[in-house]
Amino acid sequence: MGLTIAEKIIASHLVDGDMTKKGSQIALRIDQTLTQDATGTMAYLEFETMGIPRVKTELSVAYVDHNTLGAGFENADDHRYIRSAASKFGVRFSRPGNGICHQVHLERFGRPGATLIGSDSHTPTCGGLGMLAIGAGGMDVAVAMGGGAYYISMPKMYRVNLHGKLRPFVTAKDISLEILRILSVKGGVGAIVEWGGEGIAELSVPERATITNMGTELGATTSIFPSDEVTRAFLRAQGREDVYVPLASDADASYDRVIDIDLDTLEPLIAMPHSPDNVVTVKSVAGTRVDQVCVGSCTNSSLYDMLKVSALLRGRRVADTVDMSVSPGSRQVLSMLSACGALGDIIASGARLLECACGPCIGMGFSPNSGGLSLRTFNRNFEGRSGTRDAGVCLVSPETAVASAIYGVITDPRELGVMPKIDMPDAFAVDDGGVIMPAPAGSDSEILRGPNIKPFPESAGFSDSISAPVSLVVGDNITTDHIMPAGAKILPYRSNIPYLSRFCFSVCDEGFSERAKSMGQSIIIGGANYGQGSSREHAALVPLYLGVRAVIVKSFARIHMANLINASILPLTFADPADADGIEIGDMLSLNDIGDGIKRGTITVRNETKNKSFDVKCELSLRMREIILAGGLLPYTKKAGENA
Ligand code: MIC
Ligand code: SF4
Repeated sequence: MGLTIAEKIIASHLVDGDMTKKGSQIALRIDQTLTQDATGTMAYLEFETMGIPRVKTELSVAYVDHNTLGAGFENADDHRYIRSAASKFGVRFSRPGNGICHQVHLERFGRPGATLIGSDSHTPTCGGLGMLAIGAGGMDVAVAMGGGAYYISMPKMYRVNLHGKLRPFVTAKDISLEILRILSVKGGVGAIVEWGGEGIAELSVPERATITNMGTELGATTSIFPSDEVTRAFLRAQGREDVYVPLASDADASYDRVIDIDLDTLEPLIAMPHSPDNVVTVKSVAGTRVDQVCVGSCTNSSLYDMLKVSALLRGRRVADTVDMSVSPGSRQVLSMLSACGALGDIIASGARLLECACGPCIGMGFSPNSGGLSLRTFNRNFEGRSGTRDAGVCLVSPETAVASAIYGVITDPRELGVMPKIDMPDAFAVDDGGVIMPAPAGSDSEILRGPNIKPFPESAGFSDSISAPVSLVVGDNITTDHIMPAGAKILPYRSNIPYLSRFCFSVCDEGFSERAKSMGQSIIIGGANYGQGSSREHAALVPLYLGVRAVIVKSFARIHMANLINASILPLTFADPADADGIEIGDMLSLNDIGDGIKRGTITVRNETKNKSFDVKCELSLRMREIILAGGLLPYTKKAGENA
């Protein structure tokens, strides 16, 4: 039987496991890694503790794109730490201002057929050029930098066929929203989504990257496009045609699910607050007042996106009641916009130009007014993520964003008349001056630390029984933005777990942090798809610091479950989801014979307060069990190194 694109890359990178057994653990050799600053400080601290002098990958890049406000010494200190650690360990450093990690990696480093893991959940963006690109926790990236394999469950294979041709004002973003409407934020869990069909021929690499970027919101392991003549043309325009290899699935490849999307009838779509799968047509909510519009983020900040925005804004003005921001995705995009004059049209419209960084997407400035509605070309609209707790965020295409900014209400972009023709250049302006090369191996370079960098929490170690109260009960689809919020006030403390811990779960329960601390040890109860969203391992390290020993839920999101295991917090799922009913904060739960239980895959939990027992599943691979028994991934890796 033939292979899918992802299966071909897996086969050529498999170092352990059986890829014919879906759901079983497989280990992959990793060619490239990326980190960003909000997760990178931890990743390099972890790499340091591994005691490996230089990274062993073909290429590793440390980006600074999340924390760029610099409202105190913290960000600057973290950037300096990352720059110095990158230099010492053989990692390229993409300095602040050079752009958003995923956009820059797509432009300058990604290559078809290779593997990439990144400490950011939107790493699948590079799937737009036929790369197997997966988001991971910082510790997993640290291990991969040290030459270790990356472990995942062998995913199911989904195929989405695009038929026909997009109509004017309907875009790649609308395709992303349509698949979210069909599959929901849980629909891609455990799967890789391969895109194909005759409709992809018309999509450029940055448009494909919009789609693979938002595949993260499906919960998918990753998403991937073939590498074809469109890919070759993009790489040629970036001066990198030498890395092109063609890559396609075999005609007899088999898929666990096939979905067809008809581009001819697709409409402009919008995800309403507070979930990326809350998708309706723009037409159906047209006329709703808009306070703010933001264009940018790793989803929609390519040169093509920006040229469309500038062409639509040309000769028009942003409505008086709307604040509009534009953040180009990279220095390459910004300099080309400026060179061709398109930037002038954006400025003349009254839109505010922000730097080439994540910015408003992660609540780093540009938070909406209270109770406001913000239309964004981004990928996430979780509650509170914008920095304004009672604001709503809608996710839209750049076209819908511009139309709504001009009219001050949600507007179907087709109201703008005729879509101007966008001429893409044959060659991009290549200048890698924003990427600093590491010091030569063996040179005496020093790592520079500031006072904001605190040691990460010690694992509690493994214990065969836990008796602890419940510190929190939450429902379905809890995101890592609930568990460990970001934003301008908190993000500068990503390397200071004790300080961060004050904000844990503050979006849904302000008393959690104090309560968990006073309980000493505790257990969290949750619903389905617990931990969706970001790859931030802080969503595991902070609960670890607060004494959380186990999390019992209906189901987990992939990266968060791996982060819990790496932090040695037990990830457990209810054998019968109905057992979640009736558990309350303060209930005392006892788990005994945990070591045997995790071998069997089942543990019995006794609710002493309610005088009831129920079973939880603990379905862990041998390696995961060993990580838990060792007290986390770092002690496990050290031990493995000692035994090697
Ligand atoms: C996000 O979009 O939520 C982030 C910020 O990029 C995160 C990483 C982080 O929390 O630092 C992600 O997606 O992994
Ligand atoms: Fe940055 Fe937003 Fe992309 Fe996360 S989703 S990497 S915060 S632009």
